[in-house]
Amino acid sequence: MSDLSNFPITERWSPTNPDVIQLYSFPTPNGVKVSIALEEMGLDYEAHLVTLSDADVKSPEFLSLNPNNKIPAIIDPNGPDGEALGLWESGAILLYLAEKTGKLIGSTAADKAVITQWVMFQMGGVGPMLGQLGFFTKFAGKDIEDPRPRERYQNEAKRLLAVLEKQLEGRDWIAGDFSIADIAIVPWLNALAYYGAQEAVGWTDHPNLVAWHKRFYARPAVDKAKNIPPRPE
Ligand SMILES: N[C@@H](CCC(=O)N[C@@H](CS)C(=O)NCC(=O)O)C(=O)O
Repeated sequence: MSDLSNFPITERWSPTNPDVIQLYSFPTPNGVKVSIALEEMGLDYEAHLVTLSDADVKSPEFLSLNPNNKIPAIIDPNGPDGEALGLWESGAILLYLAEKTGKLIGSTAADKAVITQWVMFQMGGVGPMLGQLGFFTKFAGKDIEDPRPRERYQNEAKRLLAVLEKQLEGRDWIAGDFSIADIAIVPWLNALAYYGAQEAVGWTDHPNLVAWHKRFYARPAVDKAKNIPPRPE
């Protein structure tokens, strides 16, 4: 049996089965990327609910694994060279799991490079811009009178959606076969409805995105993982 006692996070979120990947997460777009990847890759894992409250993400136990106080994070008890590995940043986790299993990363060096490109596009563009759009549309920023921040993120979101819409012309998935690039991006598009921002970005004017979103959420593994770990009632 694996010994994870040198990871202080396990003192608060203790593993039931320390031999499987430990996932520390909340079902946000960044969080479900990892549960979806684990389900799609058929990896065994145990999910621990870490809420976004300071009491959880800023606790000493969580910070011992991710000093950046954000979900998702994992511990793989069977990491490279048989050593346990702790990892955070959802894009890095997706790439790690894809490398580990040889799944959802294409079959050639070129496939891998292009899939990585779209993962980076999400991590550096889609996630941060749509996240800010959410802040200025649904959360505290919505009461700010100056319209420029909201307009700025709406315009950036529209620009990014146009890039994706064009790339999906004649394709079912963003980078060839279904891959971690789809897993990285589509949960963020799903958040637009939650933010009440679909109309502002002209969601229904993007038929390829609408079809992609539907295709993605029709996958059994995605349907299972989209609320793992379950959001508290
Ligand atoms: N770049 C990070 C972003 C992660 C992130 O923003 N996580 C949010 C939830 S989606 C969070 O944990 N927020 C808690 C906080 O900032 O205190 C990743 O992709 O893993």
